[in-house]
Amino acid sequence: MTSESLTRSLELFAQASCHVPLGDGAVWLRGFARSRGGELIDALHGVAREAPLRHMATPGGSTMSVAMTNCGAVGWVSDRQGYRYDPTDPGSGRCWPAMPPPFVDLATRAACAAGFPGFEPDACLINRYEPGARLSLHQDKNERDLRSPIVSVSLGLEAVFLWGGRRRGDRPRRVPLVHGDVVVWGGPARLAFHGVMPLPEGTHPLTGRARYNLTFRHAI
Ligand code: MD3
Ligand code: FE
Repeated sequence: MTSESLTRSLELFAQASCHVPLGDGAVWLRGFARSRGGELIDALHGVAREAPLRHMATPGGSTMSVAMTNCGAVGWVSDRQGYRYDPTDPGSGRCWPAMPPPFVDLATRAACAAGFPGFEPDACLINRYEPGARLSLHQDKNERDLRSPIVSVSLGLEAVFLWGGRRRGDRPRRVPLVHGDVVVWGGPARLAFHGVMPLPEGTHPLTGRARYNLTFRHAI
């Protein structure tokens, strides 16, 4: 093998992504966003400058360990009153920033690759996990249209994602999500219970001591 073809093979290997079915309606697109990681993180920081990441209150009276913000026509918010999609940022009273073009492009291409052509996200929730932050098992059911999928993009530090069944008591499967992984959840998987284990200590070259997750939704 020539050194040129070896270099090319290594490049292809480094860029490769692969489809892993996680069960009915859920597809893990490993590495799908990796080559766009830097661009997505830059765009994310642009959104967070307009609408800062913050720890929201829960209806139960605690504060979430995950910090959140949003972009798009509506954003997911939580406070003592409950969970909802809101066209304005309660922190500033202004509209959420528009979805950056690289976000829209990635989300629609991932949905297509997973068998959901025509996905038009109108909400993107941005989650930031620092070491120790976690998300307990829950369902996403605040979206009006449960026929649309949710596209999730992981950036920065690795986390263990818990993929449960249709009932809270089902034993969850552990999925290690790394920088650049995308998961698309639709159809029968749409109402599955899921969560994220506490983030271990670490640093990532592009995000430092943090993991970010983008979830694209058709919410209104
Ligand atoms: C399965 N976020 O923001 S994304 C959330 O890594 C959330 O920040 C996690 O769960 C995170 O609500 C996991 C994966 C995900 C998102 C939505 C789903 C999995 C899902 C909806 C239905 C089933
Ligand atoms: Fe969720």
